Amino acid sequence: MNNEADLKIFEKAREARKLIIEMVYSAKSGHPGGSLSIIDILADLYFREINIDPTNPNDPSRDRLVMSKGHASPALYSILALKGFFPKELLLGFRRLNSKLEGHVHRGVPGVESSTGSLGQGLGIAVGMALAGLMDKANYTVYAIIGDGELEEGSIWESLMAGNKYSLKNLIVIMDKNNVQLDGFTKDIMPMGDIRAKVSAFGWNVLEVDGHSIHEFSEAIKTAKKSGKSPSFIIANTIKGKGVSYMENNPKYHGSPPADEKEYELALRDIERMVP
Ligand SMILES: Cc1ncc(C[n+]2csc(CCOP(=O)(O)OP(=O)(O)O)c2C)c(N)n1
Repeated sequence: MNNEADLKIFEKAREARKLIIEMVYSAKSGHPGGSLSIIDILADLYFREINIDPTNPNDPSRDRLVMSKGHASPALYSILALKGFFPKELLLGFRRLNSKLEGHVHRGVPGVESSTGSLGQGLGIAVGMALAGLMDKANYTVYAIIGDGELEEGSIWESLMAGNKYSLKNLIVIMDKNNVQLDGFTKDIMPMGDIRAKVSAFGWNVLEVDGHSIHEFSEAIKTAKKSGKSPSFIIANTIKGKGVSYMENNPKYHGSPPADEKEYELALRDIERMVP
């Protein structure tokens, strides 16, 4: 990585990765794997692409992001805290009684646009937001993040049909293709075949990137914004658990925190050693 702006975002993602580990370790529960796979993308979105101001979070002209894979709350919450929506100290209340930071993304948290967690539903909400934007002749962009396991939900395909029907050029879907879902590999549980061909056949502008290359992802966003009349769908190839050696590609860490102090410290060390 030789670009100063990309490097700054990489460092934000590193910081967020450490917060993800601290949150799930302190709560003794949560979803680190799919949070670590999407964090480079979220860092790029919140620190470069998205027009949003934490001091004016309800500005009607703001861009919107719906985290449809709502179990990846540690990723979204840590980025929102780094962006200044709420103090970082609140992150340690994650999944505790009386904290707003529930295990699945919740609208009571500053900066969160929609509660999610029931897979397949967030994309429908994003479609509605994008349609409202076109009807209002507003300029905002709606981003939705879905998982590749989540792609198996029938409601995702209904939303894809609607996105095409209404020519939602202001909607960009990012699919975190980390190839793992809850308790195994996507190819074994429900092979999705040629996703690019399928989503293209639904009338979408499909792009594919390395989801850990901040530069490549940012270029894809530029292309998506010039997609003409079609909504865009970015297939982001990622690694579940990215940055923590023992979590990478390991379905166990879909929904388990570091098991003990040793694993916790190793996770933080691995993240510290990541090179851009
Ligand atoms: C409707 C619904 N069914 C089941 C679940 C339980 N669940 C939570 S995460 C998950 C796997 C999701 O896999 P994927 O979308 O690939 O997420 P990622 O690997 O990016 O974390 C499942 C089955 C759920 N949250 N909602």
